[in-house]
Amino acid sequence: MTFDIVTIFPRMVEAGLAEGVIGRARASGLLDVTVHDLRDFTSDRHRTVDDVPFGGGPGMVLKPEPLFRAVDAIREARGSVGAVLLMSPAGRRFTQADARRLAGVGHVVILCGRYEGVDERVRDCLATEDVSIGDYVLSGGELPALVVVDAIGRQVPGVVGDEQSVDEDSFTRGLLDHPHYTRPAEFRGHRVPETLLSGHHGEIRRWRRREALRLTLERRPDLMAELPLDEDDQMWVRGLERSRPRDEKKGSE
Ligand code: 9D3
Repeated sequence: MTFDIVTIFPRMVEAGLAEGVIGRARASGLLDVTVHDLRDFTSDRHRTVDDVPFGGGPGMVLKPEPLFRAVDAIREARGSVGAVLLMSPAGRRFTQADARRLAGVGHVVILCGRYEGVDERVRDCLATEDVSIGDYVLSGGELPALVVVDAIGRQVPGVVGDEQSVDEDSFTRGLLDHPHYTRPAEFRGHRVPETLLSGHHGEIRRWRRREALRLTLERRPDLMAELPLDEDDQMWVRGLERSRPRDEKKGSE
């Protein structure tokens, strides 16, 4: 899996890719991530990447030329380009489904915006999609680019040990994770649920499933609609819904 990331803050992006799961996958050659300094694709003495907006107004806009030249150079070096993502607060929300899909593409180019925006011709003629990571205002596309590389990179076989990948099996997909505990069995008067200490693996499995359902219903009821529930699940969920204190305040849920 190959990534090319174009940014005016290459050290910031490199720092985020050096550690952990992604850092290890790069070292082992499973992920090939190259960070490009946008200023290397300028042609003026001052290495100018931005300019004032046509029509006036505050702030600066990233010029199209350096971004187009950067993607040209990447195409030259790689032979082709796969997906070209423009990181933008106005983009479509990035999801786990996008992470899976883009892992299958094999080569992803990520363009990081800064300033008030990016010349619209980059979105229209260079990017294949524009991507936001959520509804909050950041200072640029660099942190979102790291989020996207992490999420896609984890989907590449071998990047995450199978021990950790079991958390995405068909049984748990779409649910929030169940609570976890480790030793001691009692900490400052708070005991670990007895079922987890019982050694009854069937019971433990059922407890985890039910607690995951409880948590999902409580915090992310929007996820419940998509969920395949068996007979047992449905019984449990109906019970939870009956005993749930109904919030009658206007506008909630
Ligand atoms: C005052 C102008 N802003 C309106 C909210 C526009 C704006 C432009 C550029 C706001 C933020 C940014 C910088 N952010 C990104 O480039 C960005 C981003 C984000 O801010 N949130 C979530 N995902 C992303 S992806 C890129």
